Amino acid sequence: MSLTEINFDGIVGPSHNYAGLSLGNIASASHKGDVSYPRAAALQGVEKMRGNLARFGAQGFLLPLPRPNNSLLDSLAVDPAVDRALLAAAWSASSMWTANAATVSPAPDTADGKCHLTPANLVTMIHRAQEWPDTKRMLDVAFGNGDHFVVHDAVPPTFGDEGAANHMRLCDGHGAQGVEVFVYGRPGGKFPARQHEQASRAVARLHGLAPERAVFIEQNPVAIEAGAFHNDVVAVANETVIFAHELAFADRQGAYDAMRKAFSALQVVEVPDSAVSLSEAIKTYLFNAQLVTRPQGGMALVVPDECRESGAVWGWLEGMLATNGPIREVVPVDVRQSMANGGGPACLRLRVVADPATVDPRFMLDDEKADTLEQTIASHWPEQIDPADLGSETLANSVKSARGALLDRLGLSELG
Ligand code: SUG
Repeated sequence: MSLTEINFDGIVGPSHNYAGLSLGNIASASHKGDVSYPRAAALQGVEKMRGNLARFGAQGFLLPLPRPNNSLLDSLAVDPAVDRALLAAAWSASSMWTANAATVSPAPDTADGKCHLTPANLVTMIHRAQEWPDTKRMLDVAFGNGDHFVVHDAVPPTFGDEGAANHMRLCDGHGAQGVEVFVYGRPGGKFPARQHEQASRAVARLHGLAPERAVFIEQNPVAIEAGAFHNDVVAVANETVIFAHELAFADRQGAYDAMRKAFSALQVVEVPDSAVSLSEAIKTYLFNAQLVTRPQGGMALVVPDECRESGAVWGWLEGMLATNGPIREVVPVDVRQSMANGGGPACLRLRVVADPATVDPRFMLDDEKADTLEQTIASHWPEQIDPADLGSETLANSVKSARGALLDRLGLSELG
């Protein structure tokens, strides 16, 4: 039994579009109405997976969910000519951001020694709240091996849960027992606090985490107000390291003290606000990076290309590499189509520590399957979508048949 970290990237769905649906997500709001490029977006995602597969090993993927969601349109009695935002919600490809698909507690952390997954209810926004039943259906297949995995139902509303984007795991090695850190927001600010403390606590209980190995920390309301709608916009952790902005947590010192009390080997790599302001960090998504352990030792930080374009961010990263810190390499990737909706490299992946042999192989990537994904996307995904086209029957048919073709090629038609 060899436990490794597997990154499950969300394949960008054929209905990827810019509808400005996420209040508090600055990229989503500022790209509202832009023409999107679903084919290019999905190919960017596959390219990122290919790079990570070659560099780090074990890579999986999750599928786009069925869109447009006609039952959502029916249940809200949406008039497509009038209710454009609700119409767009039913077309959203937002399930690509699999960091919001579920919270995952690997086997070494849980009372029954199985890996637990709880799909995120995503209740704060309608375009995301529709995701979890279909996500669960898919997780039930991918992680259907009951000897190793338990897939729960989502936490009931009104406690908002946004999944792994607000969850970090500290450990000496992925296969060792870890400490899980849950970051929640307190409501009352300009923007919604999407992760509720009670949802985080419920997930920790459902997963059977020992109380001394679960830490609950409040996100800085200043960060939420600046556009950090999830903790993973301002912090990321891997093994012993947390990489965070100085203003990530409401009580900075208290947060690190609580983590250190539960996990004494903690190494903090912190970026001061004076070096990279919160707004620059959010614009470039410096912290929405994948912090990954390299097979040859040391860690790599997979950052969006946008980080290269910021003097402050790139200068800080170069300075960091020159020191003898735990992060030895910075790998820029192009995920611009996702970034324009507020989804960086880390949003696009769900980390599951497991033995790859226990996962349904249809969800695991190799070079040949990456070719299959690329071919299917290249021949079936719409090249572009103008938000004004949402609702068109022709487009709906091509979105549905594109997803159907993918399921077919992967032998996953049971999820159709
Ligand atoms: O929930 N954007 C997503 C981005 C999610 C990023 N995920 C993490 N940080 N892990 C969201 O705000 C925009 C959709 C639109 O406007 O069309 C959107 O849903």
